[in-house]
Amino acid sequence: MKQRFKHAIVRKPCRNMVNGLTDANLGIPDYELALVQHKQYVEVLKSCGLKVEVLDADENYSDSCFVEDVALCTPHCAIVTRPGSVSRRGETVAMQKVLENYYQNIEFISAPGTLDAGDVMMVGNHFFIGLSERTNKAGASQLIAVLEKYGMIGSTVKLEEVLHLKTGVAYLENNNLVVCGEFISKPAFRQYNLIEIPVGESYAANCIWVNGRVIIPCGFPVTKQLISDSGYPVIEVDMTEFQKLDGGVSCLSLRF
Ligand code: CIR
Repeated sequence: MKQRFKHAIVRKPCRNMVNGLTDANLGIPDYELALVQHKQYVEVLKSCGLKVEVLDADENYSDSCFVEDVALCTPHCAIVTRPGSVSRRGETVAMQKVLENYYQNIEFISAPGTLDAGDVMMVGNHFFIGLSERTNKAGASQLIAVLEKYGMIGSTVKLEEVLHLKTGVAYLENNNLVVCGEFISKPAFRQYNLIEIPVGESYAANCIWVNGRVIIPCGFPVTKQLISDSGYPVIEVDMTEFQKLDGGVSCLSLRF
């Protein structure tokens, strides 16, 4: 069954984002520019038909604009995660309260499990879970048990190179899967029509399908062409300040 999303939850970046976690080596984000880019991102989600709840910035957590990691929103329940990075763990408290306004069923990942939902990709009823530096086997097993309780399924994919599963792979519905780097040859993804992103544009492999359109970062012409050749209207958003913190377009929202 094809998904149609109605809601998105985002959180404004905080000034303290300049201290966010990163391996990118692209410099320190410009907070004012990040605010502008975030606003544009919200407008694009709205243009795709989503009602967007914009949460206030939280200065206690430098990475708190990357809401995708702290919860997984499925059609049947929301799962509050236990982020792999200790500095991000407390972000879940506020998100749980927000999710209570949308979901009757809220589940949790607990110790010793860790899971960042950036490692989880929904393909209909099936959720692929990346085993990464942030998501461990215990976290993945707990998530699979929760999914099964609600009639969904999950399976794991081992990551070797990137931060999160969705750093390098994106499901665009209709059996189309954007893949880059290590994911091009993973047996788990052989069943899909693969849209292969060249290494030089790997940042754009983190893109999102939203109600028939695909949102990608600005500045990746090959990816733009490949995705529009696959039949999707493509919308570009400027993401430079979030890229500096290893964050992509999927990371900035929960969509459900
Ligand atoms: C972090 O390292 O946690 C943040 N700086 C970036 C999180 C990106 N989120 C994602 O890929 N889902």
